[in-house]
Amino acid sequence: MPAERPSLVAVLKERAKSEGFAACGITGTDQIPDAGRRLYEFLGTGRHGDMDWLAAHANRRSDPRLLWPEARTAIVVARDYAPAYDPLAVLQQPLSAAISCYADGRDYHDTMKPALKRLASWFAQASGADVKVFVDTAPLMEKPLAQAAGLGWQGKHTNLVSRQLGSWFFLGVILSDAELPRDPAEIDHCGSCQRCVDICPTAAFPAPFQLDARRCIAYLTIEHKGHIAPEFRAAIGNRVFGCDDCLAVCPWNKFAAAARDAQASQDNHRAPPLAELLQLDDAAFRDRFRGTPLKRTGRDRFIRNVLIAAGNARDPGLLPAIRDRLLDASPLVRAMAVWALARLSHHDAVQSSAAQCLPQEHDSHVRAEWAAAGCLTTSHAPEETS
Ligand code: B12
Ligand code: SF4
Ligand code: SF4
Repeated sequence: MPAERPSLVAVLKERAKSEGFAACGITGTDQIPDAGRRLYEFLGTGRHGDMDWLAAHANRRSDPRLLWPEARTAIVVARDYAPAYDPLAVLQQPLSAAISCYADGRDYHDTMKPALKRLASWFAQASGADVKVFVDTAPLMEKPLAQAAGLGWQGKHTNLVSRQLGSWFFLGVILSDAELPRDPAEIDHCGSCQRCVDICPTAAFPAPFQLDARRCIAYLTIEHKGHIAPEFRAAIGNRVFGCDDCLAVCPWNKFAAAARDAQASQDNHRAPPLAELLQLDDAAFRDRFRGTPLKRTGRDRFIRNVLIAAGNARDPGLLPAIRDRLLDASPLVRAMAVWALARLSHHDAVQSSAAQCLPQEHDSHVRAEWAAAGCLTTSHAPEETS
């Protein structure tokens, strides 16, 4: 090992700090021997749902050396986003939308990547080594790498927990062909606690340390492109984008400082009224959520989620805005408008809306929602298109 390597690492960690990263650790790309097997178990049991992109490059994702054969070292950084407010308080305000606090402010991909790239290019220049930068989107298992690099441990909610930062931080990785001194891996500090497993509204943990993403509200509201199954709708409550419950209850959060990143603490879309969100058309959605993580769902999936929250709010004041969505161009939206209408209206009122909408409804999912609301009759059936 060349004599100057430890000081290069010390400077690297200082630089990471000055780029705004709360922690930086180093591990070898050969240090996550169980991760690949567990990924295949996760995929094999279908727990990724319709996140085909997770399965698409499973081979490369299972081992960083298959992603880049020359990679020897992973430099892993953490970006703190601890909220300065109680992220669960909004769950007591059913007429407001609960948006996960990670989405508060600008998209972390956009804010982290430039800082990570600067760090990586400094390191490449200082060491003469080759580097590649990853934030979330590449086929790389960031959490096991982060645990091996000593940044924290994968808690029973499967995310990384740190004794200093609690559960609130993003991860970013630089792979390099350099050989560097490694940090010791972190060990599990969950002990007998299982608050995160117990709080989950949709019972998404088949066992501690394992997540069935198909049941997770973060998956259902952000990643899932189709209709949300009836069994999850009540449990979703007013969560319209992501979920913070399992992270928020972790006792290690008492050590987490409120995020210092001013960009991450913008107040611009926290707890907006459902009635206001229900009015968003495509242009207004894009305008409102440009540059934020919310843009990922697109307008139709987002309004689908807002309608579920509206159905759960049980406030008839939302009915006009819900009725406006019954003839929306998107079947995802129309289906959940029917469901929300049925939750908030008397049967007669639902029947009268059905009489207007069903004759022109050709989508089988939307028709199934009308049927579930007790409305589908043959006299309402649209003519079959041949
Ligand atoms: C796919 C994905 C999702 C999916 C699936 C989540 C999951 N747990 O797999 C969904 C959409 C549900 C999701 C949700 C969220 N995500 Co996400 N997601 C990812 C992504 C892109 C890949 C994760 C992955 O590889 N999953 C596949 C499974 C197999 O991997 P795994 O979770 O590591 O599984 C391990 C355990 O199950 C464990 N295990 C299995 N059995 C056993 C048994 C024992 C005994 C033990 C000890 C361990 C163990 O081993 C597996 C391998 O390490 C990563 C970014 C990345 N590239 O890594 C971000 C990432 C994990 N997400 C992140 C965040 C912030 C979230 C949310 C908090 C967002 C929100 N508030 O809505 C939620 C949290 C939900 C949760 N409880 O996990 C952060 C987490 C940061 C951190 N501190 O850990 C990441 C790292 C993004 C980033 N760059 O910062 N996410
Ligand atoms: S994010 Fe919410 S739904 Fe998903 S596992 Fe955690 S508590 Fe359960
Ligand atoms: S809530 Fe408890 S079990 Fe869950 S990650 Fe935190 S310490 Fe571990």
